[in-house]
Amino acid sequence: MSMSKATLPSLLSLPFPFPSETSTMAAGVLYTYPENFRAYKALIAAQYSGVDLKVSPDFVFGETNKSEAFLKKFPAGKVPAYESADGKVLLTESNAIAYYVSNDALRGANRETQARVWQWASWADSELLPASCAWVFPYLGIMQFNKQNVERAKADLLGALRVLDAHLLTRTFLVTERVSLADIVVFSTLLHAFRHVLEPALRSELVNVTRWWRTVAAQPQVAAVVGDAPLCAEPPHYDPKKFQELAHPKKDSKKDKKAEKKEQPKKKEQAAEPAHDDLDELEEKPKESKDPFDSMPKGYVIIIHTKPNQISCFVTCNYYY
Ligand SMILES: N[C@@H](CCC(=O)N[C@@H](CS)C(=O)NCC(=O)O)C(=O)O
Repeated sequence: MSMSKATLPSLLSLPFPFPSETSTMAAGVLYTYPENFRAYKALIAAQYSGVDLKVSPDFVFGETNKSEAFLKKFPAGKVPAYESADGKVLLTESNAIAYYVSNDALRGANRETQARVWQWASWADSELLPASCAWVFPYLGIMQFNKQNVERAKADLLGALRVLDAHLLTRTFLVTERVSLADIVVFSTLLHAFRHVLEPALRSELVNVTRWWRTVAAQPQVAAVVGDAPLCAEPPHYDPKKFQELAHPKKDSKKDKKAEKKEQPKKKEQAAEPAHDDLDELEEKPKESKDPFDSMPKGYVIIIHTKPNQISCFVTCNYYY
């Protein structure tokens, strides 16, 4: 009896899922702050592939990722960042980490499927993410409100979602008959938009995208990471106080007061900050400039301020050539 014939029945009796090479090889630690939608990609993928991926319990955003030890491993100082259990594999970029901890079913069984997965992941980063952030972040108070930018971002995101909606008219998932890494990446990228700005009237025009998003959210592997994924219940409301509080947190320590005193002469030279009563007042006014690119449509530059260290957490741009 040949070896292969003898081992086939015993192989078939193995419990499903088979412990794959990926699940043992890719075990490791993920450095991230809580509820980071980028980190969700890898954490959800790990749920599907059975990879033991643990979030570092001691991670403090703005401290850990700026420490010498962290920068030695991850020079950009950004998260999410991944370290394999044996310390040999160090990765940054959320999509790459998610790919690494994925199994073949998530990555795609053949080159064509793999390319489609990659296509949607790239599309999410370039077509969804900048527009979603520029639309959502002002409402969360982590970015200055600029009416023109918000409206353009909204139009851009809705335009991209209409493309997705047409694609999903005849499909349950993006690439295959099951959840793939494409669904995980696009779903995670859209988390903020579905939670904060895609209110019922807008969702009613995106029925296929909404159905798909809810289907993905309801998968046990996804819910285990994201928890409840509530949908935006009403049109978003901008609260200028939120941004002011995040951009200028109240200083209370003696040290801060001393520093403030020192800074005062400089402050007097600056124009007093206007009191913003309505949204139009919050718009950035166009400045006279000789820059030839000023006549072209503007890209987004997004900067998040986080408490308490005022770290610029996120910058993303969308350039129009
Ligand atoms: N393209 C990267 C972006 C990573 C990124 O920008 N992470 C932010 C958190 S939202 C960060 O760590 N920022 C720290 C910093 O800029 O100092 C990815 O997808 O992982």
